[in-house]
Amino acid sequence: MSADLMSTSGWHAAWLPDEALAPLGRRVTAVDLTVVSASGAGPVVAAVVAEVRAATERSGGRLVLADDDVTAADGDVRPDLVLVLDPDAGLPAEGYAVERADGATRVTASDDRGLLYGFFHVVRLGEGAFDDALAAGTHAPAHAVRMLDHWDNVDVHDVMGQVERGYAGGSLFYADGRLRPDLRRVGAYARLLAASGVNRVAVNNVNVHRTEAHLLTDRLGDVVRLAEQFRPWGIRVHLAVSFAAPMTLGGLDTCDPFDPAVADWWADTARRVYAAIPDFGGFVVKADSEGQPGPFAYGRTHADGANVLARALAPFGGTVHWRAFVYDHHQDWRDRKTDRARAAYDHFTPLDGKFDENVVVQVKFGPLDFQVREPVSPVLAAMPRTHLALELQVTQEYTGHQKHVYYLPEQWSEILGWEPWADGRTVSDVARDVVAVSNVGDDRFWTGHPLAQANLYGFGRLAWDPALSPSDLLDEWVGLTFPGADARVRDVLRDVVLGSRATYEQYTAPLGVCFMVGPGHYGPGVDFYEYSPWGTYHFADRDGIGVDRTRASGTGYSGQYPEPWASTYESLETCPDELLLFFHHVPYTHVLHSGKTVVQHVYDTHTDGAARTVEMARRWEDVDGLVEPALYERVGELLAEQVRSAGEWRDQVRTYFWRHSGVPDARGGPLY
Ligand code: GCW
Repeated sequence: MSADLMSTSGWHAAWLPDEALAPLGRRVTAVDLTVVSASGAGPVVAAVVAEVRAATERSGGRLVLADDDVTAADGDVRPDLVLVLDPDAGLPAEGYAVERADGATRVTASDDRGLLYGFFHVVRLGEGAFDDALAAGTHAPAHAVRMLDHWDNVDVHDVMGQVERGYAGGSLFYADGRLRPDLRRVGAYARLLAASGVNRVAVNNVNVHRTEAHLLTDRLGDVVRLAEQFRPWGIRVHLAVSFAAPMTLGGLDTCDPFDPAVADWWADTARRVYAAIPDFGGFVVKADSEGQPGPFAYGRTHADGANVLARALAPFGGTVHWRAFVYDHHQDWRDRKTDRARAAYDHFTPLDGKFDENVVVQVKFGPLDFQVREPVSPVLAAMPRTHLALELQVTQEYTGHQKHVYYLPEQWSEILGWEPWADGRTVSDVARDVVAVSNVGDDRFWTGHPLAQANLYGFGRLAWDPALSPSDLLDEWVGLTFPGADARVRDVLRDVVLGSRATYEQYTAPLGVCFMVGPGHYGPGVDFYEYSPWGTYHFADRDGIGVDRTRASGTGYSGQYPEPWASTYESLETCPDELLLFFHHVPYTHVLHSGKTVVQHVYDTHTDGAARTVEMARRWEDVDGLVEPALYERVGELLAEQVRSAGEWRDQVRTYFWRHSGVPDARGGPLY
């Protein structure tokens, strides 16, 4: 089995080992392009045909290419699977219909990507795709744009490295200050993404440094070559651009969006990009954020800034993803009025309705920064006349650097399903696009921690169907990644992975306190950010802890929510325990809804969470010999680090609370 899991190319096959395609590969598949001729069908259809061909060649089945009635086309060969592309079938964009009749499974799509996703649907079902009990149904994505943003640099950045916040080695795209000459692995990556449902990729860091800025102009050829790798897999490429590009690349003396020369420069630049990449997706922009240039320098709004780029892209169908991550990162900890959590709402909601049709305001899921526990950003509920994207992070910046097992779908499905008005409408309903920062690098396992592959896979799948349960998703991923494995593998993976988000939360920052992280955002740093210019997060003193964000006595952030949440969060009586310290400053002895005091809760969760990591590491040993040795060892080593790190978190956080409160641990664990 180990050989199957590692492709000959030297990188791990992830969720597409040959064995996962064998149920299809053993059978006869007919691809019916009656309406669209194979030659005219384009690269996506060609990729599907090539997949079927390769799978059948490997496993002894057969591909039948038919340009009219397939069952008759090949004498007495009856296909087990018929993939039909029929633009007149009336199916939703990227969608497909599945049915089983007369001993054959039929997948019909109205566009090429629908065919691609229908094909991978069959792969996911495995043998089940050929079961007469297969349920008929139509499938279509909940979100039309399912995008991964890469924070990859072309040049190695002196602080952030090749991939900013990357924990899986170097970039898949760039090395040695240029595009990698051999891009085969990018093609393999695109194929994996297509199987998960992702259809857009932004290929460079939103912090656009000097070299990377040139991807828009004289290094555009690199983007062309990346687009060639992604195109057959139905993925359009996007580029992060600098708002100051008209100056840094164009030689103008301004980037004021109201200056006609600036607008002309963007229009001309967009025209050149589309001449080279006709299916180019658009721009991603981080402006007036953490030192990146933006419209504020000219007294213009973010709508003014976004629209000038949008108008350049509009004739070609491109989109601007304009990030709402705008806040003051030069705060003074002595200033107790400024609240970073308020910033995105304060900057953006007055602009609702002022963005052009092809601008999407991209909002981080929480008001701060990808923390383990934040309330969902109120911006998502406050811009009904603006297209919005929900931004998530697959890369585990604050969630354990792909050293800790942290199953992100458990957090994401909570976010996607959250109801801002408690009336049935969810975040998934209000966010048009779903975007996440990729966790991939040139590591052999793609994601550093092999189990972090489940996060990458889960992102695409949840962006397609936010109603999928994290537990079912895990089973799906295990079924593909470890096909034919001993049943114990699945059981152990379920034990280790499910609940891992809650475990991480238990031993790290408690009750919605954020940023208790150390340098690089790894490991405990209870006071590391407390007196920094980036914002203040817990205000611990001898009496209590937490940030007062109420309207009554605090920063007023709770008022950014619609009802019922504005009142729910405002009141100590109703604020959920897990967000208590995000919204309130309370005494250590404040009694939670759970019945425990804050301080005892902290003692217990840290003790229990760290203990749980020991069990996880122990449990992993049960698959020794049942999975590929290299994977077994990698996960084992990382679990050992997770146990060590969780112990450090436990001891520091418990001790901090003990030293500040003087309250002993009722359960009597060690305090230092
Ligand atoms: O989470 C923070 C990161 C930065 C990142 C920034 C952002 C790309 O620490 O590294 O910069 O967010 O989202 O722009």
